[in-house]
Amino acid sequence: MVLADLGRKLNAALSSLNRAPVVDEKVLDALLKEVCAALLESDVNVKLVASLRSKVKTKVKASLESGADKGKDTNRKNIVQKAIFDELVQLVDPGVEPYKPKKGQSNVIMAVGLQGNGKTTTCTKLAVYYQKRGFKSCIVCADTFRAGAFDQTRQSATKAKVAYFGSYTETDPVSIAAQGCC
Ligand SMILES: Nc1nc2c(ncn2[C@@H]2O[C@H](COP(=O)(O)OP(=O)(O)O)[C@@H](O)[C@H]2O)c(=O)[nH]1
Ligand SMILES: [Mg+2]
Repeated sequence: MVLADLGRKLNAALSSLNRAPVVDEKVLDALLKEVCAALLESDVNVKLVASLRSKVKTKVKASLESGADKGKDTNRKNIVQKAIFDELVQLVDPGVEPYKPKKGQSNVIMAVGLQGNGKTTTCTKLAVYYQKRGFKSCIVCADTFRAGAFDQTRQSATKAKVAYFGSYTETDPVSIAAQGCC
């Protein structure tokens, strides 16, 4: 829900930019206010949000001053949209090459995060992704805290035709993880 809500709010903010007849500093400030509020409501770190705001402002100002907009509002809108998009991507870019599993050995990826931030969904997507590329994927549900976590893993793994492992009775996540990864 968190991600879907954030996506909806960001889309709403950007479509209000498209509706604006002229793109001036007031419109940019209003847009940034909406985008930043959406990010803050989704628990993005306040310092990162403040930095995104100032970077977008600096980038847009520099582009407009350099005359890249050629005075047209459609160009201005594109500049603003691109600046926001680039900074949002920057926000989730770890800046390092992602982990690359190797064939012929066991590769373990552990997903850690707050409830509802997309671990089960992402793990299923990753499992399908690697299965399609010739890896033997298995999702291990070591979440013994959230009621129904294992059922959700079972359902989503079954739907995606991926192997899964978990327990209804074991209460120690370490034990499940160890059994599931051996
Ligand atoms: N829009 C969107 N929703 C997602 C995404 N990943 C997960 N969700 C939704 O977020 C909710 C929680 O996801 P879940 O995988 O159960 O999170 P978990 O508690 O961390 O395992 C579910 O309703 C998912 O459908 C995503 O990439 N985009
Ligand atoms: Mg889960």
